[in-house]
Amino acid sequence: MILYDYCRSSAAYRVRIALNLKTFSYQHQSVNLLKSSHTDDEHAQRNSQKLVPVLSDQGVEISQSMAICEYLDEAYPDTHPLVTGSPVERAKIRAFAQAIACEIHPVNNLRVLKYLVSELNADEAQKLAWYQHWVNTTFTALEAQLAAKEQTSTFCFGEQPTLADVCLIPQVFNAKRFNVDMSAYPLISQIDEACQQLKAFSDAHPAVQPDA
Ligand SMILES: N[C@@H](CCC(=O)N[C@@H](CS)C(=O)NCC(=O)O)C(=O)O
Repeated sequence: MILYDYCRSSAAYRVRIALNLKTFSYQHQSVNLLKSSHTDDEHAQRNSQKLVPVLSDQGVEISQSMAICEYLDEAYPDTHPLVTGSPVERAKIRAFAQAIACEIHPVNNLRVLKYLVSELNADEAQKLAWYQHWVNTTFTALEAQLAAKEQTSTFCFGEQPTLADVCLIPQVFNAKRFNVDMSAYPLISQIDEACQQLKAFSDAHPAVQPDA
């Protein structure tokens, strides 16, 4: 497998965690977002959306991190399933993961932040306020969901990391990068700490990627 990624891409970070949980080795191919390499023709051939990540498996290229994670689960169901349990439990895991992937990430993506500054004349303070607002909106809801659970657990859903943790941890990394006050989210912070103890997560951290 080849993963076209960038160290600080949180969508690629999800896929790195998923691949590590499934104990797959893969080749990294850096697509440097800061040098706009994702807009080159070469990357556009792989993903016409000009975004990372893209996973190449057996010569087939797949984009969209959530689709990649689902693909990995469906194609390789025997190693660490990312969505587990009854239909209701699976729906809960997906809902948690999608709250991050569909509600926070799209409005805080690099191109959105660039647009705010270059087209709408937002200054750095306004850009930061925007970023923090959308993280806080969804993290408040997710923290409440975790607090309302009947049984406490090490990870978002139970004693094994699932797709919910795969999405949460990269978003926590970004929240810290943008100075979100994480003291408001003690349960999310505990889960982050538990995940960081696992090699699958620590090996996926942006700071230890070949292109860091
Ligand atoms: N929904 C997509 C989002 C992919 C995405 O937006 N990736 C970001 C990095 S995290 C990117 O390539 N950004 C480039 C840009 O915003 O110009 C996914 O989950 O894969």
